[in-house]
Amino acid sequence: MYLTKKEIFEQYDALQKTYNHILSMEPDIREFYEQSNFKSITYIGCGSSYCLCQSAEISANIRLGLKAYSIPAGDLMLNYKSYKSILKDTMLVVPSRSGSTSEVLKAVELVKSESEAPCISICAKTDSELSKIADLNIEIPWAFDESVCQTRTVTNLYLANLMLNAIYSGDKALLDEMKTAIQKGNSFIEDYRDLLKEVAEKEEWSKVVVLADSELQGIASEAALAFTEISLLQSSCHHLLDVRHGPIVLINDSTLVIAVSTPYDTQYQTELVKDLKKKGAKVVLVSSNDINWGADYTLLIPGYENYAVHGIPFIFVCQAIAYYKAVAEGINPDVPQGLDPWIKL
Ligand code: F1P
Repeated sequence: MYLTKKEIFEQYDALQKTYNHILSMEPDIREFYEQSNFKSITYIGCGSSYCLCQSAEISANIRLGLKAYSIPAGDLMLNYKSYKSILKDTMLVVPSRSGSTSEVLKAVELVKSESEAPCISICAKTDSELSKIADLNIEIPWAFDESVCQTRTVTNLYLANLMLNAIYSGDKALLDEMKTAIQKGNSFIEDYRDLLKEVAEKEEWSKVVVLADSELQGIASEAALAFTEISLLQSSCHHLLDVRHGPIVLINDSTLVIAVSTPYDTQYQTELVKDLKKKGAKVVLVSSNDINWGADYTLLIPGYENYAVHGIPFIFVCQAIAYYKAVAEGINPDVPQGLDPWIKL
């Protein structure tokens, strides 16, 4: 069995461990927040990890009453001077699978060389280089993907970021919903495994557009990246209605659109599905609203009060289709040519 398949389909076991581990660290995390001086949070990462930073930034802005930023580590490393003003009194939160990506290490070192910025690392390796320069280390080795492309790891880093925000804001309801999403994960996989294989194997498409809003945007960019890395296909990611503002011109009958609906509207999004179908796209819709969306495939997920929790089942859908597509095209999903699991400069 390909490693990527194992990692995608067994991700809920790792998510359960991450959930339990972070809850067990709750007193330390709280104490760390209380003892640190910060007025904003800056999320730093590269590639997949940066995508998660984008979701975390929006979650923090919405939920914490603090300013939050996400910056690709390479960008921060090159343009440190231009970012200086927003780094004043900030706390760094750094998700990384390896904890060894050079840009990440250099960016953290730069910030720390000129400020007292407290730094939390969330890392899928123990005793990583990153852990040596961070002040609070959340280590989740069971989430480490051996394949080049991250799948299980990203869902775990997404969960970890969201749990940190829930702990900071004392949002027990959010923690409970994440717990429920994890508990329902394996049966969700069983319900939709065959359908996702069918989308990859029976339908004809050669490029992918992923659509999502708000706290799901970052993890949706990761979904698009998964199609690029695992299936070696052109992919892009946009906000739901924003896809009409330009990107739609390239949507045609060789496009697979995967959208995760927002729970706050049905009318505008149904119209959007209609327009995408008119362009010839095959549409997969992931939604908590059980209505007729007019999509080619609709996957029902449980409704959660916290929109961000929808990101957990949603990313699995994209990862599974990307995996089945790679295999259908004769691509080894574990080792995409020309890509390293992390980058050392
Ligand atoms: C960051 C990363 C991966 C990406 C690629 C290169 O790694 O950009 O997200 O898939 O293989 O490295 P990390 O800092 O999360 O270990």
